Amino acid sequence: MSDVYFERELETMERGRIEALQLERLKKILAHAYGNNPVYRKSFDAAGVRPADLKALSDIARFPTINKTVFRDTYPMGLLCVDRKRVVEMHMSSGSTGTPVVMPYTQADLDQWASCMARCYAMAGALPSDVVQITPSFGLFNGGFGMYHGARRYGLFVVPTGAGNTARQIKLARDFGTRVFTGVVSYGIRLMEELEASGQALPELKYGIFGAEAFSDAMKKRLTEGLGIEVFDIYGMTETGGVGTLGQDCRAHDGIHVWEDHYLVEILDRDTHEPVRDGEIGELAITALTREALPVIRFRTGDLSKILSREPCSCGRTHLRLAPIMGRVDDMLIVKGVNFFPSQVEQALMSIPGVLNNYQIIIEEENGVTDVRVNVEAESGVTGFAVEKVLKEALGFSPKGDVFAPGALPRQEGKAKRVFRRLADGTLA
Ligand code: DLL
Repeated sequence: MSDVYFERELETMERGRIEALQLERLKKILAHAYGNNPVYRKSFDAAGVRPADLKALSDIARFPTINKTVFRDTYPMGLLCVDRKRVVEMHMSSGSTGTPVVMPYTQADLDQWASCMARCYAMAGALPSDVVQITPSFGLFNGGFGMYHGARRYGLFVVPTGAGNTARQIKLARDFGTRVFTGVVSYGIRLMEELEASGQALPELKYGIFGAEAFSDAMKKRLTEGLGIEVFDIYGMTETGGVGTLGQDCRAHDGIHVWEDHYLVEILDRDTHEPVRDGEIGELAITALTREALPVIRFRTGDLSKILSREPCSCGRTHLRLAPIMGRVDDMLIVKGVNFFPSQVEQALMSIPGVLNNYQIIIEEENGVTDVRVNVEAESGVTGFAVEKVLKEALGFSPKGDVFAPGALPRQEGKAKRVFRRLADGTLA
């Protein structure tokens, strides 16, 4: 397959070279964190390890892991590893728990982010001077600015719409000939629904780059067919430096290529936090190899995935491929003794003809027994009974299924909230 690259040599270097580069960079970044930040120094000391103890990549397992808690405890910038005067930008996420996570950037960090993101645009097939419409919000959320920095680096023509006002988004996409549309997954769905409802088409549009939310295969298929474009799954998070830092799938659509010259990937057992073998599902932990202001070291992301392959891909890239993110460790629901993820509910719902794209999973408790109710929008003719039957087959127990008219369920701007708890007074939280 002939492919478009932003940094061809780095994206296609053979595995031995990737690992040699990772080892060299890992030694440096451990020394940087240990030497320049007291929080890292204390935690390495408490674990009885020094940067100099790392001789091979696998020695990383001797170093302590961190998670979002350390960001909360050190808010606003207690993990900073450079002089404050070198910080030129910050982004922040508050997550579902409200914990503020701040990521400061030096100019070199912004350049690194832009390069990672530029690789993602190229990997989707975009060419310099193509028009990209950036719909994640511009602000503390990293989505809008990350896509912007990368687009400028790659030489795209940016239409920086930010979030919302879908009718205007469609008008601008037509007027400017948008070829690449970017957004959070639920905004891709919104675009598709509005185009369908208004009978409009965007003939110039070729590529959709979506992420920030769990993205079932069934939903990818709907977006691909509904928008008539090629759809990509882009990955990244505040703590690793934002959207695109961790990569995206290529045109072979066979897993997310993680930019391994910039990030070291581990999959850890959810409970013991010990590394698991390739192919086993676990919590993704990331070490940032090239970031200055705040390099995460063994950051437990809370995201579940597995390593699909470290073999070269048909696109020519050699960077390992991860399975699409299955969900977050703390998203797992346990009802009637059955464990499942919201993404499994989505996958099952989307397989039902006539079922639309907006749904809610409601956890309710009655007389001390936990139950699940799934509300979903559907065309007339789809019954709650049919929904319940499919969910039962997919999940192994029977949630209640309620069908709503198109547009009847609430929608949020930004990331969609899919899972709710019913409070004692009947309201949803
Ligand atoms: O959501 C970065 C981003 C913006 C990615 C726009 C893609 C597009 P945060 O707000 O810090 O950053 O949230 C990061 O979102 O740990 C995952 O749980 C989830 N997430 C991000 N991308 C994907 C994806 C942005 N492609 C958190 N598939 C991560 C599934 C994703 N989950």
